[in-house]
Amino acid sequence: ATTIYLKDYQVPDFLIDRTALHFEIFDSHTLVHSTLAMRRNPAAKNASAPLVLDGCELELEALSIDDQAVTESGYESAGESLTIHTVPDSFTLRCTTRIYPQNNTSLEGLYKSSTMYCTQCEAEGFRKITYFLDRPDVMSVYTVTVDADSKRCPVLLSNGNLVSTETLEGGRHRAVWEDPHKKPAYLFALVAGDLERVSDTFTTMNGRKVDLHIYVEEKDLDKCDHAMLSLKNAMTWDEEVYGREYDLDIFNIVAVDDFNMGAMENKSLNIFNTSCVLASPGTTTDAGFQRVEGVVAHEYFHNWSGNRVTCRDWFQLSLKEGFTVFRDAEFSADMGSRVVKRVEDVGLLRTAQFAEDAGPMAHPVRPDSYMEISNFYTVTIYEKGAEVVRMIHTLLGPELFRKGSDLYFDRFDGQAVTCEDFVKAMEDASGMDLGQFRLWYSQAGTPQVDARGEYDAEANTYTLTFKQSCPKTPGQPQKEPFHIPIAMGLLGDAGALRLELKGEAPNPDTADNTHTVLHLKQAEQQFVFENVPEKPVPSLLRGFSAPVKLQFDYSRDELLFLMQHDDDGFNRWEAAQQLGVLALKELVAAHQNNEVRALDERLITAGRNLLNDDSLDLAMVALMLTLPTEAYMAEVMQPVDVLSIHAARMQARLELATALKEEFTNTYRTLSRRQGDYQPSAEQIAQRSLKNLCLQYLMLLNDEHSLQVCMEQLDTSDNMTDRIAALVALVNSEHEPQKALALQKFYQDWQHEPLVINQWFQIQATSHLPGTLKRVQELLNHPAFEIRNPNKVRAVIGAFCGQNAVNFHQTDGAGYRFLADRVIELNTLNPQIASRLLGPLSKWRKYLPEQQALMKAELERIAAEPKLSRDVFEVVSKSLA
Ligand code: B3K
Ligand code: ZN
Repeated sequence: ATTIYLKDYQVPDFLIDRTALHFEIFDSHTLVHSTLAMRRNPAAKNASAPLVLDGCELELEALSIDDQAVTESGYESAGESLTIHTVPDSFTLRCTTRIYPQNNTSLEGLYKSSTMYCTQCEAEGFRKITYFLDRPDVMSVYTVTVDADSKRCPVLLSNGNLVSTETLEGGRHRAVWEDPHKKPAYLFALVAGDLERVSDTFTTMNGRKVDLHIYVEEKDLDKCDHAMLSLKNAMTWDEEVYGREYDLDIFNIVAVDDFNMGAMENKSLNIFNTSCVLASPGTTTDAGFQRVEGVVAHEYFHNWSGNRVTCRDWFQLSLKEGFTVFRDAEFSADMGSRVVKRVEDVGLLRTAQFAEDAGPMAHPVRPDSYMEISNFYTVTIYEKGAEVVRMIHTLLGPELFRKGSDLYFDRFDGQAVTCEDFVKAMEDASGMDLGQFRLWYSQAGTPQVDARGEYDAEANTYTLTFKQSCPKTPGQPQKEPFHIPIAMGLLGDAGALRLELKGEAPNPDTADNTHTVLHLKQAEQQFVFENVPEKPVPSLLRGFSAPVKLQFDYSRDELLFLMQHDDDGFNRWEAAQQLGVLALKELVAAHQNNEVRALDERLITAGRNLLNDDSLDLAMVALMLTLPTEAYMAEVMQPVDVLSIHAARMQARLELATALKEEFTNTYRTLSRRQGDYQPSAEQIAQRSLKNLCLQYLMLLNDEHSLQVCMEQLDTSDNMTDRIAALVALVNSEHEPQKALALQKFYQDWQHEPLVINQWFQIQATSHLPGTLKRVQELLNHPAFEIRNPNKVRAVIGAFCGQNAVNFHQTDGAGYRFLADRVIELNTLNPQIASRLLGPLSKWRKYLPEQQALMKAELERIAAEPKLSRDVFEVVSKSLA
């Protein structure tokens, strides 16, 4: 496979001003007639370059230029391109391709999902539909005509406005859509099928009335309200926070069962995985409701950050994704609980993204090269990209950041641009020098920041010394220091201390001056605070102000102090986490040495205080009572001893459950009484999260009373959050007969709800008990399992390999073998999904030597397969390099 480099970027040789597509959808095949108004790009390097079109797995039926057929000697087709040697400077290209959506299992291009036809073109799927310049800097206006059977496909949709409909002969009909906004091919979409819709309207800030429709299968009509509400909230929020208004009279969302990702932001025709749009209290958990809200908003926000202003090339992917994730995270924070949202996002970043940054696929937020762009829809591009935008927001402050985003949208509306253009707009609007800051886009790896503090009681000064470094990553042996914003404060016995930074005028913006942002720019740098009346405890990296690993040698009592007194909610949680890390590390070491050691009493006392204090936010209590996850422990202890980490965490949880049984029981009882109907509100979600955490702890006690409580919750709950929580607790317990019966009954009750059955699959695949691999293998043969449906693959295979460390890493290597077999199977069916599943194997170098050897052997077995897709080849070859 060939590698594509950012440094080789060249402007396109040709432009496409207008694109007219005519789809004729038949049961056996689809014909695509395309008419392209093309001309040479005046900015092209080579004024006589041949026309090279992208096309993949297409049957070409007709090809003409200015109505002159291009004969076989006039073009050459090889690999994924078609070259026409001589063309005029300006011309009309027509071509007809024949494609087979019903055989398209890659779910890229035009494909069939149960009875409906739909498209997924980002990043390079359009070339599976017709020959085109399939690159985001070629933008065109589209007219799309769709013909299909009236009965089987009563609904025909594409981007933009519906301009006409027509009844055709032979029981067929036609719809014509026109999108007035120029767009790259990756934002093209088409849907044809038997769908019903839920409708609403939204009036924009300038009085434009927009029709909103959500298209679903008839049986799901009752699960659209939350998505519709989220969409309207997102539209309002983008007007209020970014001044961005919607720009067409119609906005459509379509729900599809078979979808590789969460959703897709096609211009005015967003296509969604059913899992990210459908929600109802009976079938959807709180987390599911929040995912719908977040993804609906994310795709809507792309209308500006992605569609109106798009990417010049795919190396700039984070330009739209990082920015849009930052936007959706802030939206969700405003809709629900800001601290909880931040804790969840940082949890993902510090496990998945930090691991990616430390593994063979590590890449900068703006990569320098790739083999297969689909492999770069990563937590680095999305989540770290969002952190980079967040840091700009922190450095500039909200007003200047808004000035910068206004300038960015004004300056580049209708254009395909780069990350550099974004940063430059932020710089121009704010006057801040972001020169060194740009390294966040070009350097991969997670910076390590070591900090220490020294109090001088004579001089009343407190000196913070920071040292930063960044480990090497593939292709980047050495790194320059980053510009790291460190949000911080100092805490004294009586509360937050006023900050007087030596050499800096006091900041007039903050009245109380107890919070500031330090600019760490050098490899080693000191900050001296003056007039500090007592030895403070520093609160550093508040709100996780930079995606770094911060090390500060807090004593355990200092951590307890921060847990109670920090003004920053995120850092109160972080102090609890760090205390948990210290305690768990101790237990891991004991386990490795076959010693018996008790959990640090401080955790038990802290837990008791949290449960007994009614003044606290329930969500915070739940978060602070959750020990660091195994995934996070794996990040802070290398090599990773999966089994010892699991054993240590289980022991700690059991000790907490035993010591705090009474508190957990009382809290559970109090929180079980809910007022009113189920609502996915922050307040109720907080209640349920703490209640269900109590249930989980109680179920560890393995006693009759807890079992009874759990069974009652399972049988009598009116919502899926509580049912799933009870089922998870039961499945991970040793109550064998009850467990089997409950799983059976749950299946019977919900077998007609695929999204609920996915949860049922996932709960079984993530059980930490022995024998899970065998159960997972049985589930692959379950009638409800389908290897071609990505949600099912993720629920069973993805969940087992990615969220069940103790079983995936079982010592005989059977988990690794299982994954390799599935990757080989999916490699031909759906390369994107196959490649994504490989994640856990690719990080083999983190584990103990015996495990490394077994994992590597499986990667080598995959590498030896004769026909590897580009997707799988890239991950396997880089993992073994
Ligand atoms: N932009 C799409 C991702 C498409 C992935 C293609 N392999 C979803 C999103 O980020 O909104
Ligand atoms: Zn996105």
